[in-house]
Amino acid sequence: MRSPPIARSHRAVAVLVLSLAGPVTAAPPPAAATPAAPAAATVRLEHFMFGPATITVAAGATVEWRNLDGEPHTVVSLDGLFRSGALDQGDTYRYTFPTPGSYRYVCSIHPQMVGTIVVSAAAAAPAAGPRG
Ligand SMILES: [Cu+2]
Repeated sequence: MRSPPIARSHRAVAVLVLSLAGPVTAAPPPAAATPAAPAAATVRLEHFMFGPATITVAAGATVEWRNLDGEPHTVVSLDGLFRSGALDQGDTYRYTFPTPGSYRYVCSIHPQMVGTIVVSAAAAAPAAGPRG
């Protein structure tokens, strides 16, 4: 005589699933890759100027540039630290500044457009006001 193998294997599977379910749900999932951090500050490219021309952010902050002009602009670090492509109207470019310092940049298409990002030591610059 042979015992019914199917019933036995179903039961084994059920036990296996239950034993797996507990630990899996209990363990905290690893932190997912964080989505792009919100920009700490935004610089507008408007009327062939960077506005504000100089801003100060805390180390580690991300700055976003947004071109509002109908003409393309770029954001090019004089130190070679960062370099955007041509930004058409509405385009944005972001760079994160990990290290305190003063970073000058220009629009490579319109070199009279100059700006400076001052990066202060990380200890919490106050957040910018309400956004939006
Ligand atoms: Cu420009």
